[in-house]
Order: sequence, then C-alpha cells, then structure tokens
Amino acid sequence: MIKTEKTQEKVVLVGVESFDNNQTFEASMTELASLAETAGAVVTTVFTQKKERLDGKYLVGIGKLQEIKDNLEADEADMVIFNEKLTPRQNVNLEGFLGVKVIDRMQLILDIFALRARSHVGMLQVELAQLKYLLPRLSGSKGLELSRQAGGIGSRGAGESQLETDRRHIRHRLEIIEAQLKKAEKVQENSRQKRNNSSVFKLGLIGYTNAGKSSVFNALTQKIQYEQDELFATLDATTKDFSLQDEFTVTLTDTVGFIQDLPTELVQAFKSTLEESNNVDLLLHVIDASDPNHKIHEDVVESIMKDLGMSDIPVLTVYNKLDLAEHFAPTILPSVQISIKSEAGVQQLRQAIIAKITELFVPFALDLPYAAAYHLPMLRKIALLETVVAEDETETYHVSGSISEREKWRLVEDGLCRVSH
Ligand SMILES: Nc1nc2c(ncn2[C@@H]2O[C@H](COP(=O)(O)OP(=O)(O)OP(=O)(O)O)[C@@H](O)[C@H]2O)c(=O)[nH]1
Ligand SMILES: [Mg+2]
Repeated sequence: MIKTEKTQEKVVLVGVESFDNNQTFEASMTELASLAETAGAVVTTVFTQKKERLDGKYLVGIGKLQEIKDNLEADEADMVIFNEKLTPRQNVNLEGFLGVKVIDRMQLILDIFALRARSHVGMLQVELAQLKYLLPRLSGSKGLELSRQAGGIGSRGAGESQLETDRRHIRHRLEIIEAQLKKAEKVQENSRQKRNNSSVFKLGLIGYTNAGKSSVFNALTQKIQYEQDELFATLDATTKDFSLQDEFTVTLTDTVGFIQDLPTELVQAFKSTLEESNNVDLLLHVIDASDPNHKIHEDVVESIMKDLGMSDIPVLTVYNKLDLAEHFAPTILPSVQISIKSEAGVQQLRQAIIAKITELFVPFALDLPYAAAYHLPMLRKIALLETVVAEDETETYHVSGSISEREKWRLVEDGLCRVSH
C-alpha cells in the first residue's frame, strides 16, 4: 500500500461555488475541513470563489489564485486542497503556479482510507483505488514533465521510457492486487454464502460516515467495534449475531460509511465490502440528527444505495444523536428517533426493529408432535413466537407466531407447517 504519513501538515482549502452546487456548497466545505482534520492536517485558511464556469487551466480565476499564493507564505502552509475534482493537467498547472503540493477531495479521501485500512483485504482495496487514481495522472502530470525533458518530436528520451516503465510497473501491480482480491473475495463469498443459507434474519447498517453506525452496532451486539468522532472510522465489514428478544437471534453487519462524491475508484474497490450489506433482510439507515445537513446525507446514502442495487431492501430509518440535536425535524417518516448513547435509546431501537421485522414476517402455525420437539429451539431462534401450547392428550405442541416468508416455505417443504395460514 502507498503509505500516507500522518503529520500535522498545514493546509489551505479552496472551493468554487456555482449554480449547480450552491445548495450544498457550505456543507461540502465544512466537510472538506473535517476530512482534512481526519487526515491529520491543520486548516489555516479557506478560500472560496463564486464562479459560473470553472477555469480550464487553474479551476479558479487567476486573481484568486494569486491571492492564495500570497497567503501560502504567511500561513506557512505546505499543501492546497481543492473541493472540486481536478483534471491531471489542472493539478500540474496549479502545483506549478503555487509551488506546493495540490490535491483534490478525491485524493484526500483516498489518503484517509490509506491511513485507516487495517485488514489485508482493506489494504488491497485501498491500494487498488490509489493505483487506479494514479495511472491517468502519471501520463498527465509526470508525463508532461518527462516528455518535456525528453526533448524534440520523435525522440524517445530517457524520461519517456521511465514513464513507460512506471506505467508497466503499476499495471503489473494492479494485476497482482486484483488476483489477490479475487482470492480473498472468494473466501468472503463463502462465508457470506453460509450466512445466506442460514435461516437467521440478517440486519445491515448503512449511513453517512460518522452517523453512529458502529455505536449502534456496539450497543446492540455488546461487542467492541472501533467508534470514533472521525470520518471513515470503519472500513472493514464486521458481522456479529445477537439476540433481539428472548431466543430470537439476528445477525448485524457494520460497514464503511458513505460520503458525498465518494470516488468511483473507491466504490469499485470497496464493492465487495459494501455488498456485505446487499444480502441482508433489513437495512438500518443511521442518520446523525444533530447534523444540520442530515437531509443532504440522506440523499447521498439513498443515491449510493441505488447505484449498488440495494433499493429493494426494506429500510428502517434511525435518527441518532437526538441528545445533540437542537432544531430537529425528521425528513423521513416513519422513523425512530433516538440517542444510542442512552439505555432508553437502545431499548427503543430494539422495539422498533422487532416491530419492523414483525411487519415483514408472515403468520404461521404448526403442530409439532412431542417426538419432533427438537425443532423448537431452532424455531425460537428464527421466528417470533406468540404461543407454544403443549397438549398432552395428543402429545403435540401447538406453535404460532410470525416468520419470514422464506423460512415459512422451508417449514412447509419439510411438512412441518400448515399452508392454510
Ligand atoms: N452524543 C452522541 N454521540 C454519539 C451518538 N452516537 C454516536 N456518537 C458519537 O459519534 C461519533 C461517530 O460514531 P461512530 O459509531 O464511529 O460512527 P460511524 O457511523 O460508525 O462512522 P464511520 O465508521 O466513520 O463511518 C463517535 O464519537 C460516537 O461516540 C449519540 O447518540 N449521541
Ligand atoms: Mg463506523
């Protein structure tokens, strides 16, 4: 993996406000600042410019650029981060003009992922995204520089062949990583397959980064999953099972958070991780109710879900951090509104999940001979049971409750369940 050193770099932020982005501009700049801080940088100055058409060469106007340059020295800043996506050429032009390293939002997010990745698969996924991001930039930035060194038309200078070596090297590395990832994903796929075949109800967490997904995970499963007031604290998918009510057991999967303009390189690289949430029976969409931009976050999550083909999965909307919210009005109804940091909040969430599952389940009834009583523990685990009545005369258990349609079919197939319900 390409390591990003965590040093206290001083950075200047730049954003361009246009007609297209003016609704979300301020929020997006605040977020850029927290991204920079998450990466370990200190933001010294923020420059914004209202501009209808982005400058092809420098993105911002030359006057603004000069202002940024003048300020760099005073701030002793060693990097400029642009909120908008830069083309490889703009990147080179800007670094040439400003004399410091210039990156864009995408690269910043990639850097944070590189800092965060812990597992083997996570590291491979990040390196894949980084190299894919780098490849066109090599032919752009370095390419420009090197072909200038190479000299006249038609001459194949040392620089150019070096560039080709670099590219070949990267392509080779890409092939290796892709092969390793395929292998690792097969292992993941197998354990996912096992979970899919299991009859246990599956819950998945989804939501904007920092909404409180891992906190919900920890509170419900009483397991320890890294939770921090940082963006992208979680990168790897984790699944745990826990009892929701009596013996009724579900699995819960925590996964990577979403963000506005999540680089496509990353969505591609993390597809298998994100798909962990694709095979669930119910999604818990966690939203930070205390964030004034929660509506934007909701839209981002919904649109990424659509891209990942997850729109058909039932969703329970969970507004979290109510303890911090001041003027909160939910935009999604029905929804649960809680603070997962309070015991009452955890209980309320459990009840809401049970209610939602009951809604998704279908009623069933079956008569179980005493001799087949060994089915009972399994039924208690996968179904919400209402009555279990033992009738000694006929030596039968009369069992009723609700269960998923899929499991009801299995019961019918096994000759355990009456179809009439
Ligand atoms: N006050 C308050 N803080 C909360 C609540 N829920 C979560 N937090 C805090 O919010 C921060 C982010 O929580 P996480 O659970 O790490 O969020 P996440 O959605 O998993 O974030 P990523 O993994 O970064 O995408 C942590 O500092 C939590 O302690 C809440 O209900 N109230
Ligand atoms: Mg998390």
